[in-house]
Amino acid sequence: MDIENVRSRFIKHFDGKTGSIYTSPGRINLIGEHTDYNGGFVFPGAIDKGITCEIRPNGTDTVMAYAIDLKDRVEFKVDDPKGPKSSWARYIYGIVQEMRKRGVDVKGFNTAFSGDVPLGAGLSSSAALESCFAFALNDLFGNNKVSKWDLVLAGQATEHNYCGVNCGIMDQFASVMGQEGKLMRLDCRSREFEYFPFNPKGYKLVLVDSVVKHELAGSPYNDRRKSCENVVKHIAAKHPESKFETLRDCTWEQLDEVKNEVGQEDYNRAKYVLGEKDRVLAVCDALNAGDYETVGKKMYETHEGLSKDYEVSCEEIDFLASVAKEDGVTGCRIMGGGFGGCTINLVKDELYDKFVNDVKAKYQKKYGKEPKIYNVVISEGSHKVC
Ligand code: GAF
Repeated sequence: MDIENVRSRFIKHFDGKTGSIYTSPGRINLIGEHTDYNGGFVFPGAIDKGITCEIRPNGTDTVMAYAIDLKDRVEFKVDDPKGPKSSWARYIYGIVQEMRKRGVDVKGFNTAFSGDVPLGAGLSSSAALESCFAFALNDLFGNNKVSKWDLVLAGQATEHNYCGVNCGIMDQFASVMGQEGKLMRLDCRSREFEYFPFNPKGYKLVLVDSVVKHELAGSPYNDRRKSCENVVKHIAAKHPESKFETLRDCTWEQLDEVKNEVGQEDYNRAKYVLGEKDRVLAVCDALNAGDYETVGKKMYETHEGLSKDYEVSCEEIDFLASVAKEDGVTGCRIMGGGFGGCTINLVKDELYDKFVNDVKAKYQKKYGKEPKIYNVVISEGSHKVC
């Protein structure tokens, strides 16, 4: 978080005055992928990389926003029915609208923001941006009357209503609710969650970025969700006596009953989701017992499912996972929405140097580019800096 940079740009690009500074993190997710919109469990944590904004009400009804890293400036009226075109500004515009819907009387403001969440790496830079502005507007214009959960939902609604991504709640949840040193197990159906201190002695969590840019807008992400909903619809039609909202409500037997109707592809998607629900629970037990070998084994199983059944991996990421396996890394899988981005690896301390050297050299040799390595620290969620 480079506060000095944000402050100096804010002063330079507006009227020389300072405002309030807020920050929100990106996230990792240990296990529980594509389960959030299926009512299942996720296991994310906020990281020490995020979006930081400086913001000050300007006494008008116009938002003037400057994206420091892109050197791009956009203006829009708070009640503009359409909003700006550029993708980064649509997140801010969407949050303004969603906070207004939640009773916050948002007026015009000046803002400059910057981030150190790598873009397109599957670390939720967009959720960090949404959460940062949701938190800031709630503080500046709403006297913090909107609950943290509603800030999460405002971020998710921004993706749905203004950015074309029909995402679940994991990313915004992790960004808003994160706590230092703790992962969170969230039940996305009941919204109950628990903090899990995460300090795996003798292991490091390492992200390997394939530098294949992942972008959910316009990707088959929404199609995956549709496949899951289609399976639920067929199961519900067979069992009118019960209520089925998401795949979380469905059993393996019920899934098998509709196998021929829904077709192999949708069946495979649902099969992955049901398996992932079981895996997250197994990982919770393993973490409680300090059994990181089982955690790692489940991570590899998740990768297999995401690659073969859910089909959200790509050749480069599969290669990164195969290098991890060859090197004896405890656990590895593609992380986040997929279609590029990072693998998350649970690596024994003594293997770390060898693995990092190997993965860089082998990836470079095969794809002619070096993967990026991020050692993340589990950190605090959205907050005011000053
Ligand atoms: C993306 C989405 F935004 C999340 O809601 C979640 O579905 C994730 O992909 C996959 O687990 O990050």
